[in-house]
Amino acid sequence: MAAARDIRIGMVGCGFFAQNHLMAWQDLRPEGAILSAVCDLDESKARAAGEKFGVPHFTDMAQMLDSVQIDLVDIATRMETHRALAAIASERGIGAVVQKPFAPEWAECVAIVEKAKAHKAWLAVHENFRFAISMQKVKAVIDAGTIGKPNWARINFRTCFNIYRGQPYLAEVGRLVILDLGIHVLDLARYFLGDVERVYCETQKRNPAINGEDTATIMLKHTSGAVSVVESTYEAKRIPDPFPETLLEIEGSEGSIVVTRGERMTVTTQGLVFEENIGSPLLAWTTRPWHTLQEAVLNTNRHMFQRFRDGLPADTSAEDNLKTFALVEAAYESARTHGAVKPAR
Ligand code: NAD
Ligand code: 89V
Repeated sequence: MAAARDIRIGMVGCGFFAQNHLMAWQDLRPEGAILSAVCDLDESKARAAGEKFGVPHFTDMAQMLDSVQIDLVDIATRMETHRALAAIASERGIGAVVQKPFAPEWAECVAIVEKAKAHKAWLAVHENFRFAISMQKVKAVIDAGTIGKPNWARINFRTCFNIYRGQPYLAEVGRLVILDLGIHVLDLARYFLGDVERVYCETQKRNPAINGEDTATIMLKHTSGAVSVVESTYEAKRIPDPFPETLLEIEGSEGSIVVTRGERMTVTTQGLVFEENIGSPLLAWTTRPWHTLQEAVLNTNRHMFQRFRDGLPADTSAEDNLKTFALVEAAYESARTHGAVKPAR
């Protein structure tokens, strides 16, 4: 059987979170993902990444793509830049993975998808919470039918970790916790319980020092009939702080799954109880407390380059992520109108 072809990766954005993308691409080199160039507007960041990973560096994405043979570009810049950068890849027929949030608002997300479709370019969103080993194990229990048909869930990411230290811009944005954090938990709700027909949301701004909402409590009615509560906050003052763990309770017709702090999963089925530690292993380059997300990045990068190489859509394809982004917009609309909202997708 012929060896699978190598995929040449171009990294765009060498900032705070992109360091995890870069380390993950380095780990995936033996599997055929070949980091081939890096790019950042900030020449010092581009140079540092190029020197660290032994690849040419650029300050202009178009120049990188016109100078180095790239098959798949990984765009880990902030959301305001995603439409323009994704277009540069799509217009060249080059595949792209775009970090979350896909874009600042719905219409831009749709425009990015339409552009990629027009150029028949492969496009996905790096929505990685579902790729964490812990969430993969929860999904496996559901898919095995162990708890029967899921019909209720509470999925929450409640923290007071100082996320503003690494991402200072989050203190300034007008739409914060749903667009930055709730977007991940809403994607998990879809992943575990399927598509959504109705959204109700209340938001709060409990931290006077920041601009956007810092707490969102969202109720979802899924097309399956299931109901879920999706919670996200940066203002949960509790010790120990579970950051960056997603905790959950999923109930079904035959049992339940509960994930508590320390990523301990308790499964109840047919009157029996099973417990398992489902936490992420520490890798050579991952460090607490970010290790759960860092391992998720490695799993996500592997998924992306393998699906691209095999000519298949990613689980979190741009088209799929529109359904998650539609929940984000529906939640904001519900918080504004104080009524239930039908999502656009
Ligand atoms: P950052 O500001 O630290 O890094 C962004 C980098 O992009 C900067 O170095 C900037 O110079 C560069 N850049 C901007 N425009 C560019 C352009 N046109 N061409 C090349 N480079 C350009 O931001 P960050 O905190 O690393 O966040 C980046 C993205 O990652 C955000 O969308 C954020 O929501 C997301 N993020 C995701 C996770 C996760 O996946 N779990 C975690 C944290 C952040
Ligand atoms: O993972 C993220 O997208 C980050 C976090 C939610 C951890 O703050 O922005």
